[in-house]
Amino acid sequence: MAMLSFEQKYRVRGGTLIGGDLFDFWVGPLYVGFFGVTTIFFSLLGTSLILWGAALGPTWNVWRISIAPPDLSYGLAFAPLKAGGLWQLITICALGAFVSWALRQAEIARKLGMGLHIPLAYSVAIFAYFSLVVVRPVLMGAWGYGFPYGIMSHLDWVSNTGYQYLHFHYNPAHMIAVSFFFTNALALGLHGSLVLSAANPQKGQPVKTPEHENVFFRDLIGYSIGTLGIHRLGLFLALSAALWSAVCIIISGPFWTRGWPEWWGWWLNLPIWK
Ligand code: 07D
Ligand code: 07D
Ligand code: U10
Repeated sequence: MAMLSFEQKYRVRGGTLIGGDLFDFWVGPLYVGFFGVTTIFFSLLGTSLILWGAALGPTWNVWRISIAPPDLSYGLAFAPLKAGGLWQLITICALGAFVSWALRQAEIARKLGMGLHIPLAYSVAIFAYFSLVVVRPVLMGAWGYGFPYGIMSHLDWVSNTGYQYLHFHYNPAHMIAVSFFFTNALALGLHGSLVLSAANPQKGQPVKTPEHENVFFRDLIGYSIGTLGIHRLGLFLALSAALWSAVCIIISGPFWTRGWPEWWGWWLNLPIWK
């Protein structure tokens, strides 16, 4: 990426959370910082461990490489490296790298005097991952409940885990999460198309402003959420989608052990039907 002429102006020192001046510099377009170094450290170590796990066999087919968590019999103990210990170390490295990345976002935001919305949003994704590989396994008493690290094998885990509860679509938190994901795509579709339509008027016409954007939706549905409002809504929808995902998997096992369709029995058991 070419250096932008105004980039120097924004390369301000200070605002670091840790490490003072030590790593307060840029390499090419990238800010380094203490958490850049820890990101690199954890990602290189984690990736090397995955490669080591792959080298143990049985395949180098990239779709089929898989690092499995320990057997359930190990409970919450450390397992030998070749029997799930690698998965445990890789999980530590992944969390180290993701959290470092969030803190690096926070440092950059502080340097630029911006809000901390981006690290906050990314932390919700980290929480979803944390709920899958730490919260639920700990609540259920074994690391073996985590998902395996492989492109196809993690899909098998999702399917198997889903069918263990008979019909995962009946999980009410899964319904809410899915609806938030769909609404999020709808909102981004509406927003992207609205902005582009204002910026690309008919030939010979001036570019339109947010006033036109507001009027379009007032004409169409009687209400416009506004230019700042749509971004607040987008962030709310996206974060809610990931938070309800975390809820839907944390309750599956620790708080509900039967099939999800059975959960809806409370409706049939309401006293009003008697
Ligand atoms: C476009 C930003 C770029 C990121 C990319 C992902 C790796 C993994 C590692 C071989 C939107 C980079 C991938 C670094 C390589 C090894 C060991 C983000 C964009 C391009 N999944 N999942 C995928 C991860 C879980 C599910 C694809 C990660 C849960 C389903 C990719 C995690 C559950 C499907 C991938 C994670 C689940 C996928 C595309 C972590 C529930 C698909 C992802 C850390 C959430 C789709 C073959 C994408 C697919 C897919 C990565 C967790 C379900 C390989 C890193 C356990 C049903 N997942 N996933 O575009 O095609 O994300 O799979 O939690 O159908 Mg997954
Ligand atoms: C966990 C990813 C975190 C990523 C991080 C970043 C790197 C760096 C580097 C690119 C949460 C990683 C970064 C690695 C990469 C470079 C350079 C995101 C995470 C921190 N489901 N289902 C969900 C739907 C069914 C089941 C969530 C739909 C079946 C189970 C979402 C359908 C059964 C679980 C969702 C459907 C089933 C889920 C996933 C439709 C299977 C979960 C989104 C239309 C038979 C998972 C927390 C998510 C969950 C989950 C959607 C169907 C089972 C709401 C739309 C019926 C077991 N499903 N599902 O969580 O909640 O993202 O996880 O049929 O565990 Mg489901
Ligand atoms: C948005 C927006 C908006 C915009 C926008 C955007 C949202 C207002 C104004 C942004 C959106 C886009 C650009 C659209 C496209 C984006 C997506 C579709 C999202 C998905 C993105 C991707 C798939 C890209 C992912 C790419 C990544 C993550 C970059 C990868 C980078 C690296 C691997 C380097 C990371 C750098 C680090 C960690 C720090 C710096 C480090 C170095 C430079 C390396 C040198 C290392 C050191 C000095 C440290 C030494 C290391 C040590 C000591 C460790 C050693 C350890 C050992 C074990 C050996 O709303 O509108 O427009 O644009």
